[in-house]
Amino acid sequence: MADVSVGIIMGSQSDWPTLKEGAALLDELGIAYEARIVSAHRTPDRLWDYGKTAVDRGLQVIIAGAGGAAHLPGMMASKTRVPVIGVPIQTKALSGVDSLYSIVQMPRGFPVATMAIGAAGAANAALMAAGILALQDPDLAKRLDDWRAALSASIPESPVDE
Ligand code: RP5
Repeated sequence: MADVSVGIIMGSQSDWPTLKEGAALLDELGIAYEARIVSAHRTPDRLWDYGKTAVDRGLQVIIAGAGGAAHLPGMMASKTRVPVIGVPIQTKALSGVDSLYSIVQMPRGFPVATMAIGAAGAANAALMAAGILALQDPDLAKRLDDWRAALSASIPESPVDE
């Protein structure tokens, strides 16, 4: 198996249906990843270990999804210099605005690149990770350019009555 360059972490099993949208794109682009449940609240020691070993294990980007009081992406950013891309999970009580605010308002010094709430954010996190990795990987750069061109080509010029 290719070296894993992207870590997808999530606060709960219940986040996986959202983050799977990003995982599917990583598959499509031929990027090796791992997916782990790493909760800031429920498994803090696992979070610490994951962050402490991320550089040595060769991870180049971490996609972190969490909902509600979504400390996971920020805590991970505090523990590793590997770039962290945050995905706010849509919640029932507050529609994910709680997750978004928890992730986006990082204090100076520990950035989290925060995506949109929900599935679009998960997909964009994967594309952002691909863009970062493509800087050092010409084959991936070509695959990403092709993917973007295909998306553009799929958009009709004129609307139709539905
Ligand atoms: C957060 O709490 C998780 O990221 C999840 O979005 C939310 C709810 O978790 P469950 O109660 O579904 O396990 O930590």
